[in-house]
Amino acid sequence: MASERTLILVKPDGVQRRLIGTIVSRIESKGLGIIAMKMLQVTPELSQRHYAEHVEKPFYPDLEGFITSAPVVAMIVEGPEAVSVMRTIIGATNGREAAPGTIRGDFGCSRQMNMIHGSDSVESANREIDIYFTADEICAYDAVLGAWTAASDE
Ligand code: D4T
Repeated sequence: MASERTLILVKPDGVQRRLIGTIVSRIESKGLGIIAMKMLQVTPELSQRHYAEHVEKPFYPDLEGFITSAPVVAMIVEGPEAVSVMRTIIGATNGREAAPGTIRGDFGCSRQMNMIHGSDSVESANREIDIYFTADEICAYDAVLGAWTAASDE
């Protein structure tokens, strides 16, 4: 079972609604570890790099306005199959369709204001981690709980 890293953002609505702690708690309770974390203001330039695949889409101007409207909390989350595990606990893009028990399903009713971003593949995660973090901001450490959260042959 591959240990992966994924880029997670608590988006401006999550920060404004004081859901940072709730979201961090969901991640840690699931058994994944946070190895980098910071609050920052996304600029239009940063938004265009992050959402490069969406820049030409009709909804992009609104998306940029939203993601730059208040700070975000950026994290690198690490653990077994962290990319897909995080996508599962985050839920579908539109909070109205996201399953109960997921972060978006439990806390939101919006497609744009969906509280959290999670990378959609290992390749996207590597690209996004490079956008938000420098190497010296990453605090890789020995995850001693690993022996108690999955069997060695999983
Ligand atoms: P992110 O990338 O923010 O984790 O969201 P998703 O991976 O779940 O969804 P996405 O890439 O398709 O969309 C990125 C971002 O744009 C917003 N959005 C999306 C929007 O405002 N209007 C739209 O029509 C779509 C499709 C929501 C998430």
